[in-house]
Amino acid sequence: MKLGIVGLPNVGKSTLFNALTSAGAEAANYPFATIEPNVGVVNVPDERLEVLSEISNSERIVYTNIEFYDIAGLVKGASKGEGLGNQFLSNIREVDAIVHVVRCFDDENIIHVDGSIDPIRDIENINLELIFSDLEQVDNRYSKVVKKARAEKSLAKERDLLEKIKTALEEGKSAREVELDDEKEKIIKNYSLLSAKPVIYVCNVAEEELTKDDNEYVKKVREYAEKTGDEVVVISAEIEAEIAALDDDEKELFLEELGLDSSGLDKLIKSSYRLLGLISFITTGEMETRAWTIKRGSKAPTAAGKIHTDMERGFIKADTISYKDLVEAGSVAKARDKGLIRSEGKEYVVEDGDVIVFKFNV
Ligand SMILES: Nc1nc2c(ncn2[C@@H]2O[C@H](COP(=O)(O)OP(=O)(O)OP(=O)(O)O)[C@@H](O)[C@H]2O)c(=O)[nH]1
Ligand SMILES: [Mg+2]
Repeated sequence: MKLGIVGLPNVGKSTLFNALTSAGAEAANYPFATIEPNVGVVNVPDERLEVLSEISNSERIVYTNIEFYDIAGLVKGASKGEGLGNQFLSNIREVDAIVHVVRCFDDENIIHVDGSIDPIRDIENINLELIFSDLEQVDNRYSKVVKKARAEKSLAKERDLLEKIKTALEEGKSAREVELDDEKEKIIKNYSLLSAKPVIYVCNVAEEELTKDDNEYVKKVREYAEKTGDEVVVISAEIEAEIAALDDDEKELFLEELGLDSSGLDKLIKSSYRLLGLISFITTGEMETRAWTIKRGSKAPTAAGKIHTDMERGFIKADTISYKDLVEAGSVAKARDKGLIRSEGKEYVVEDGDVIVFKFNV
C-alpha cells in the first residue's frame, strides 16, 4: 500500500518526503528538481504499542509501516504533455492514495511556478490535470464499450457507469465525487482512475505559522476540502525536515525551544494510514509488541495470515481483547481472570486496536 506525494513543482514535496523518511532526497529551489520518484518506508506511530510493551515487558516494539512516493511536480497542461507531461501521471497511477501538498507560505525567495500564492487555484490546476487524464481514459473505454454493448448485453452496466463518470469528469468533478454502489465501485477500480484515489491535502506553512491559528491560505483550503469531504493536515515541511535530521535528544530540545511537538507529521502519517483504509491489530508478549496491518473489514483468519500463512490455513480461533479493556485490566492474566478475553471465530471482523492471540492447527 503506497501513497504518492503530489503537487505543483517547488511547493515542498521532496522536503516533506525527507521529513517523513529522512531519506535525503534532493530538495531544491527550482521547479522539477524531482524527476524519478523517490520511494521511502515510514513507520506508523502508535502510542498503544509503547503502553502494551510496558505491560508485557517486551524486548522490542515493531511498528507497522507504509510507503511514500515523492513524485515529480505537475503543472497546468501536464495531461497534454506540459512540464514533465504524462510521465508522472503514470507514477500517480501506481499509488493507492494521494497526499496533495499545497503551498501555503509566503517567501519571495522560493519560486512559485504561477508567480503568486493562491492555494485554491493550485489545487484546482492539479485536480483538473488528473481529471483530464481520466477523461481521456474513460472516453477511450467508453467508445469501445458502446460498440460492443450492442451485441453483448452484459456490457450495458459498464456502459451506463462510464457514461455517469464521463459526465462528472466533463463537469470538472473528480471521479471520487460520483456516488457508486459496491459493484460499480469494483468495475471502476479496474481503471485505476487518478481522480478516484482518496486524497489528503497538506498545507505547507511557514514555521512561524505553526503555533498560530490557521492563516488565510489554510482557511481557504479547509473550506474547499470540506465540500469534497477530504481531510486537511497543516505542516511546515522545512522545519519538519530539519527536525527529522536531528538525534532524539537534540530533537526534544529543539522542539521545546520552538514551542512545538512533532504532532503534525504524526498526524499526517496516521491520516495517510486511515486514508488507505488500513487498521492495525496488535500482538504482545515478552519477545515483542507488534502492530500488524489489515484492510478495514478483514476477518480473523485473514489477520492471522498476516503473521503466517499456516495460521490462516489452520485457523481455529482468535482470543481477542480490545486495547482499552486490556489496559484497564492491567495485564493479560488479569483480563483473563475477569473473563474479558473473547474467543472469536472465522467470521469475526477484526477491529482497530484488537489485541489477539491466534490458535491454529499445524
Ligand atoms: N520558506 C519555506 N521554504 C520551503 C518550505 N518547504 C520547502 N521549501 C523550499 O522550497 C523549495 C522547493 O522544495 P522541494 O521540496 O524541492 O519542492 P518539490 O515540491 O519537491 O519540487 P519539485 O521536485 O521541483 O516538484 C526548496 O528550496 C525548499 O527549501 C517551507 O515550509 N518554507
Ligand atoms: Mg521534489
